[in-house]
Amino acid sequence: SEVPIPAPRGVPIIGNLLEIEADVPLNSFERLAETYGPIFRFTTFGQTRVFLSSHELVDEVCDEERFAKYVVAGLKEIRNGTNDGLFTANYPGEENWAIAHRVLVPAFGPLMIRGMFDDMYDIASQLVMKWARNGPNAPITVTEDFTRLTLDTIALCSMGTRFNSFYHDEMHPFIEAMTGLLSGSGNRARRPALLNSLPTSENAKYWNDISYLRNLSQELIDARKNNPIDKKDLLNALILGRDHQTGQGMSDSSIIDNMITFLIAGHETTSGMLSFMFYYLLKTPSAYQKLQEEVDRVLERRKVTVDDLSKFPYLTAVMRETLRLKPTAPMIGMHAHPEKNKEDPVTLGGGKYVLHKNEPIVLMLSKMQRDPQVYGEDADEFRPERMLDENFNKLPKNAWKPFGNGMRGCIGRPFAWQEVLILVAMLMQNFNFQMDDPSYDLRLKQTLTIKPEGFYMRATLRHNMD
Ligand code: MNH
Repeated sequence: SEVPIPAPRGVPIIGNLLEIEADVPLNSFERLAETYGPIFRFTTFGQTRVFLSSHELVDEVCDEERFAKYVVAGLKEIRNGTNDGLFTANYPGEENWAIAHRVLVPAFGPLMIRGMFDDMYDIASQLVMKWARNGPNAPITVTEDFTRLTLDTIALCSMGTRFNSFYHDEMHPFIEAMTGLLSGSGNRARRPALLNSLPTSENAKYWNDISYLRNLSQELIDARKNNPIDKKDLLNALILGRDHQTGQGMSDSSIIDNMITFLIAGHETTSGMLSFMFYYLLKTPSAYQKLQEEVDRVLERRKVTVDDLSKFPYLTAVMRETLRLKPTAPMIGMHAHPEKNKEDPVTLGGGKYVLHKNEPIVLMLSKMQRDPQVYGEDADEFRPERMLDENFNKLPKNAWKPFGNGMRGCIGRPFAWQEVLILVAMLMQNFNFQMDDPSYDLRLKQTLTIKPEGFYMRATLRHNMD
């Protein structure tokens, strides 16, 4: 029988807006989940949505016969720059999603990812060199350097170009423009649509950033087309890939949409993951030590190779546990499947909770992945052992979802996984790390994703570099 969906009391017009802190909305939504429980409804300006944070409810919505991804809020605004690229496409409905998906799934297959090892290693070495030169006495701005790494890696692999971020203090203009698109999209989502069409300087900059991104992407496509090289990278996959169903390739504009998409989807998520990982390792000396021992056992003093990457079960568990506690894309939008869901009205919890027509559903991954029903009373603790294969493989379905759901889940997962394995193996092999300020406790910075705020480390070389 029907049960009302709990909701914070609102005020006229703005509804529940005042419940949300501007800097880190995630903190507020997590607090609301603690107050109102695993499902609550949230209203602003008359628009409602439902937030879910228990494994049971999230599991129900992961059924792709009933529910689908919903492109809303900031993500919807990013479409101004990426249109129906993979990340921002509405599907069903936008056929370019299906074409790009069929062309690009093989590009992220094991052989292709292996083929990107050398490029990933190249950029990782640049970070190692920078930290070696930096020396043990100066603090490292962890998140910024990891962002340089992930940007340079994805740019080299998907656009065939070098941003050389480690050689400059200011960011490459492409990165500036992309940051403009991302923050501009976030701002647009938070104000009435009318203001977004006024000829303000802010709006002009937003559209200039988008033209810059698209023009440079086109130049890079042309450069590769004019000077073809035989290389297993994402740029070749975008240009040369054929959809096996239709025999068609992707149009230039669809290639551009997806190039920009890879840059957007592929840098903050991975750099945030790396940053949180070092935070948790430094706060958990026993885990740090086990990881150090594993890396030393596998690599000794030689260079990491692509064949080593399957020999790090503890590192793999550390990566999974980091993304459990801090899924760097912490909230994802869903709704009832526009074609397949025939239930009217749509309900959750076995008929208990009744949704409004086409009401957005937000999966709160960060809370769901700490559900004590699944992870026990120590769910808030960083304990990589629970993520070793023998335990990980026994988790209930949909209890660990940092890469999203089903066919709209992350296509870049193997890319990010290999990139992180290479870098962390190299860092642990070469440095001893310490917190710059041992009393530092995690604070968040939130944009489209989350990362640590104000987190600094020190790195001391373990051996003379040869
Ligand atoms: Mn990624 C979709 C998380 C790395 C490219 N990614 C998603 C989604 C999540 C996600 C969650 C689903 C979003 C949604 O439902 O709206 N991604 C991550 C995390 C990491 C990550 C936690 C790293 C850690 N992603 C990467 C990398 C790339 C990439 C690296 C590119 C090389 N991600 C994508 C693309 C999509 C996506 C493209 C959209 C896929 C689709 O809908 O077809």
